[in-house]
Amino acid sequence: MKLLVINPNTSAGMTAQIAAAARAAAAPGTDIVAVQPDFGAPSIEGHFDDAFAAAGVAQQARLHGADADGVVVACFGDPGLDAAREATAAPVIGIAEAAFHAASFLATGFSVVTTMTRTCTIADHLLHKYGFERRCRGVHGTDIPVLDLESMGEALVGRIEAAARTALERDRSGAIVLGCAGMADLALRLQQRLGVPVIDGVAAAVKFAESLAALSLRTSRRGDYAPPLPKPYAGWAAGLSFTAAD
Ligand code: 2AL
Repeated sequence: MKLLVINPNTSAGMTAQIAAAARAAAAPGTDIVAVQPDFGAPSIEGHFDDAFAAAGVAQQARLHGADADGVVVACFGDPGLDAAREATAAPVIGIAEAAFHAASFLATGFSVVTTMTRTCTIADHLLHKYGFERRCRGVHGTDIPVLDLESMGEALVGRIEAAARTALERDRSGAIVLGCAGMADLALRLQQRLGVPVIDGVAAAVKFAESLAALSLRTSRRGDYAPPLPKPYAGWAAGLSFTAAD
C-alpha cells in the first residue's frame, strides 16, 4: 500500500525526518512517499504560517493523492485536512487528530506538550472542532521553535520532559500527546522516562491510515467531503482546478 505523507512546511530536512518516522511505524509492504509544498513557511508556528500550510496540503493532496491508499497530514495544526479529504477519496489523517484519538484509547485524560506557546490556541481550536475538549486536560507550550527540533540534544529533550512532568501533575492526566511532527523521535524515550503513554501523531496517523485502507474504508463522498465543484482556479492555482472529468 502507498501512503502519501505531506509535511505542510517547506523544510526538506523536516520532511526527511517525518519520512523516517513514518517508515519506522509503517508495516512491511507500506510504501511511504513524503512530500512538501513548493511555497509557504519553513515551519508552522502561527495562524499566518498555517494559512499557507493549508493551501500547501491542498496542493499536494491534489497533485499526488489520487493513487495513494492513504494520506497523512504531518503538522500538528492539521492544516488543510478537510480540503485534502475533498481532493482525494483515500482516507486522510491529521497527526493531531490521530494523536487525540490514540490518547483517548489509553487514558481518560491527556495533556498536549507542544512547541511555541502561541501555537497552543491552534491546538485548542482543533480539540473543540474534533470534540476532544473533555478528554484533553491541558495544552502546554515549551517555546521551542519547530526547526530547533531537527537537532534534538539532551538539553531540548530535558525541557520537553520537564514540561510533560508538569503537565501530568497539574492536569492530572494519564498520557502525553507530543504537539509537533518534529517530536516524533522522542516518543519512546519520553515514554520510558515518564512511565505513561507518549503519543507521536506521525506514527499514530500512519497506523490509522493503514488500518482504514486495509479495511477498504475511504472518505465519504456524500455531502461536504464530495469532490470540489468544477471551476477554473486563477493564478498559480490554475493547475489545481477540478473539472467535470474529475
Ligand atoms: C508544527 C508541526 O508539526 N510542524 C510545524 O512546522 N509546526 N506544529 C507545532 N505545534 O509547532
